[in-house]
Amino acid sequence: MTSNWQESAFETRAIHVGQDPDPTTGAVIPPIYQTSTYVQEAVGVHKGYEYSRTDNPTRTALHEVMAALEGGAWALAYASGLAATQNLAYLLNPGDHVLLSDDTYGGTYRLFAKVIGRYGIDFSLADLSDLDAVRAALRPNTRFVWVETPTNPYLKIVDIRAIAGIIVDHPARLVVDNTFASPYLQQPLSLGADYVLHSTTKYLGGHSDVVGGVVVGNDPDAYETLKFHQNAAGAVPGPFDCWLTLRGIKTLAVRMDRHSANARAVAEFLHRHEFVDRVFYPGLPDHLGHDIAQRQMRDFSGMVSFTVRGDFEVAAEVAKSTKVFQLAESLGGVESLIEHPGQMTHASVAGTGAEVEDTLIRLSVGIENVTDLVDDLEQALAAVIPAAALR
Ligand code: P1T
Repeated sequence: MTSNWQESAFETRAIHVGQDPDPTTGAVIPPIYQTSTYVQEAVGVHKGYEYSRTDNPTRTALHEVMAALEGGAWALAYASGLAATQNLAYLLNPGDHVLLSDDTYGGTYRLFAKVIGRYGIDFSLADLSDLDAVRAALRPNTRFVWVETPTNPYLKIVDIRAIAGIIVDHPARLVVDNTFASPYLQQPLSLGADYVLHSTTKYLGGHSDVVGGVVVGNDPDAYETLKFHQNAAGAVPGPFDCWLTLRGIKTLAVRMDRHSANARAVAEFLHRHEFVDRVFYPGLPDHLGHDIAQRQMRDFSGMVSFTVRGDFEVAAEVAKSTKVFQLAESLGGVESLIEHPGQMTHASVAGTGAEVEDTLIRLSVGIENVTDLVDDLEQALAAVIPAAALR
């Protein structure tokens, strides 16, 4: 049986869109089409597939479900989140300007600064959670306002609808990197964004076993350009990676509910803790962006950052002293991770003025038992900080 899944609820779309049972065998789960090429009945006569850089049925399924979950007309998948970023930049021309958040994944900053910037595309940084700063930073040649919300790693909240309103009569397009929220918690296109981008490596894949990216939008001309470049530049994900991402997406809704509940409990614990200086979590009522987050997100997701009382050595020591939280880059998997952004995910912003504090620790709160997570942080803080005070 196939249905018009587009009209069903988010959780149902996540499981079914683009993934009807295989018509040949009845297999409930669509196959991994592990093929590079497709037979043609005669020259140019085929079933819609010629070569897997151009199109692959497992990738088509991922395109369809991602478009349905973000409420877009189309989606295109790439070999990584940064490949998705690079491909979106193919919509720009030399002389264009990009306004980027001053709190952004270090690799995104590095891509604009060291790669895209070499091709005559300028960029500048501003605090996009400050609407006056956005107005002041816009230039006549700004073509993208590039938003992360929540931001990485300070979890700032950017008002998507307000920024869409500011640029409504400006040629700039609004790009939202929705990696930290996932489409279950936030749907930027419905708030006025033009393009949504994801590192599918994170919550969408959900199990830390695949690297990928996706861009979603509505504009048919942009689709034609991006689809051309996806094939011409070739940074496509393989069929198995698409299949792993599809499998992750099926459980996105239940995972995000648990990530959010666990993160809230962890943030509240840290907020009360004597060795913790500041906690950054949009679900806390004293977070600057709490009210906007409550309006534009269904829940507050699983990322929590905090500064410890002490110095760099103390923060680094805490990050290596947890036992359930694994010391690793990345986020959004079922397992909890801890990292030191200054030395790890954001090392490439060193010396730019956008660097992070060296007492900052970032947590990706997983879906383990929440008491185990809180106890783990308690023992790490208790083991390190009193000892450091005696040094
Ligand atoms: O790693 P990749 O799939 O290429 O995605 C890049 C990327 C894009 N956008 C955001 C908001 C991201 O957080 C990332 C990757 N981030 C990490 C690896 C990290 O630990 O923050």
